[in-house]
Amino acid sequence: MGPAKANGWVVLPSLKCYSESMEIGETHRKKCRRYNLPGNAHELTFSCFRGRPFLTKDRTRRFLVEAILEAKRKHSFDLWAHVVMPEHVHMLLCPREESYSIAAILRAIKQPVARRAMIYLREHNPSGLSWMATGRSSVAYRFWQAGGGYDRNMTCVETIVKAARYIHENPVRRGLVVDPCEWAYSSAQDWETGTSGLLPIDFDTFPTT
Ligand code: NI
Repeated sequence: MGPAKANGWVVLPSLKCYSESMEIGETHRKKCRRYNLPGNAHELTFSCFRGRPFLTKDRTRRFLVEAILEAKRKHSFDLWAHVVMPEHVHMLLCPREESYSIAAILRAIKQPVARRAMIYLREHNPSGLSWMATGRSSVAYRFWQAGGGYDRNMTCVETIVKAARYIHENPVRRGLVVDPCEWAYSSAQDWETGTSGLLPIDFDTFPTT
């Protein structure tokens, strides 16, 4: 199922927010609409080691796509938006089960990419491996920056829609393209056309207002 269309254009759900009724004595604050899904939506950001552009090759991006597909099978989450930048990745996802581990999902995505990239470099371009050298004996090479990266937890529909737009606009803010859809390594075009490329977008579970 594709996203809603308006005048032939596929559009992200509109940004609507409404105030819930206030309790007496409660200070006025707007509350966002919350959707009814088991897991919270997460915007994940993870970067290459020392911010180095390890994600510029089709080969490496294919490792990433395959790792995400495998992680989806294992950990059951909906993928709503993504962008692969030269040195970092953003993903907007929502676990389908109530019990889930973002750390495990991240591991399932990052580990195979690092492993396959290093195997490839050892075989075909050993000097390229030096860009991943940590200078430490415990972990000699790193594809990804150590640590979990950045995980933003969202239950508010408006915030989720904004996060999707923000993700798609990454290459534009960087000056790599003028229109988000020109960047082949994000879900911007999927949302524009209502179809999916290598990484299927779960349009049907995306929260609407
Ligand atoms: Ni970014």
